[in-house]
Amino acid sequence: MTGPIVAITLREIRLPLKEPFATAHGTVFDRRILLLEIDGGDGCRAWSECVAMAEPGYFPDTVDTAWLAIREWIAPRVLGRCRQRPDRATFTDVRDVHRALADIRGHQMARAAVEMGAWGLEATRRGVSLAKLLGGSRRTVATGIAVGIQADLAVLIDQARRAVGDGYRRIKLKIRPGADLEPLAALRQALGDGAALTADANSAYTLADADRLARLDDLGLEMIEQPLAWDDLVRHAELQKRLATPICLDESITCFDRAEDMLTLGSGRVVNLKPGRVGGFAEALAIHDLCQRRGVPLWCGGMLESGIGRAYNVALASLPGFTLPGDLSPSARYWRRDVVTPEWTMDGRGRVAVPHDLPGIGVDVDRDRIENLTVKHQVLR
Ligand code: OSB
Ligand code: MG
Repeated sequence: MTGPIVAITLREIRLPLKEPFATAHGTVFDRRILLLEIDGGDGCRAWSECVAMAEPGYFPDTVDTAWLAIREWIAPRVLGRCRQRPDRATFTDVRDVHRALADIRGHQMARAAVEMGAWGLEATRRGVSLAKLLGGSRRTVATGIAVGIQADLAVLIDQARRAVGDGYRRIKLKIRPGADLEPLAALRQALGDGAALTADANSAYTLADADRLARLDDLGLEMIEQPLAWDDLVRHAELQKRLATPICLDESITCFDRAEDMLTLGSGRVVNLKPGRVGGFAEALAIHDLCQRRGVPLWCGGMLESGIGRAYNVALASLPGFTLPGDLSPSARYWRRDVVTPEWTMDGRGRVAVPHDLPGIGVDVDRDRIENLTVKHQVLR
């Protein structure tokens, strides 16, 4: 690192979604979002976002546990002169942040928020784009949409048709037992055989559902995301043997080793990479390189991030190993108004521009708006 981190400000904001987002484990109306402001003490600052949700339904981290973990264990390891680990006091490389946090078990989303913020700060200090610092070269990233579970089939089809018209490169439908075969068949029928269609089960099934899931093979899905339990690679391997549809793992990929295990065991054939879920960019880059080496299709997932978190994902998705469209919808898909300027937009061919020519995360953060949305804040030094 070019310099230290002297303060971290934690903030919780509440951002109401334009429309509720329903998954197998519940419906989100208002997104509780933990934002960080990383202060370099030299006039350089970077905002970052913790992707944890309000409840541990998708992943063990929550907004509240991440706050606690950052305050108690993570910030003390990276702030200024490292008090608890004097042996790791000086960060010479931004990757040292990841190393300094490696002895903390779990809390990936909390660690990632600080680690990724350190990359954002480093990019700002060096006057280069975050994408460039990460090694990304793509000028645009391809975008797919994630559509929530929708009881009304006509509404669902209308939504999907509009998404295709807007340019989205792939439609992903959230599914759960009882809301799977029928809506997916209706979508396939409505969108035609050429449409890239996928399903995300968010762990709603068990191996006992294998026969039912095998019926999805007729629908020509590009993949089914995370059908089984979040921490179960063995049964995913068994299920993959019984499905022609490629399994993509999301929740299960908590770190580099799990990605490698997935490939070793044959638990899936596609990787959804969310840097916020694997402990940050150092780990995400290692997974990216692994997938690239092994020829594994890779895409960047989303967590209903604000425009701040989205900046980090767009930068990562500009790397060459991301071969499939990401969950990188523009701001207007989620929010009446985002917290960044300019807001994230998508062109008519489903592409989001990577801000290569701007230093740091490439968008300005609307501080007044964030102040207004803040329900809680704390400065750590
Ligand atoms: O499983 O990919 C998921 C949102 C929150 C938590 C988990 C997931 C999702 C999404 C939304 O699918 C993707 C997006 O941000 O558009
Ligand atoms: Mg998913």
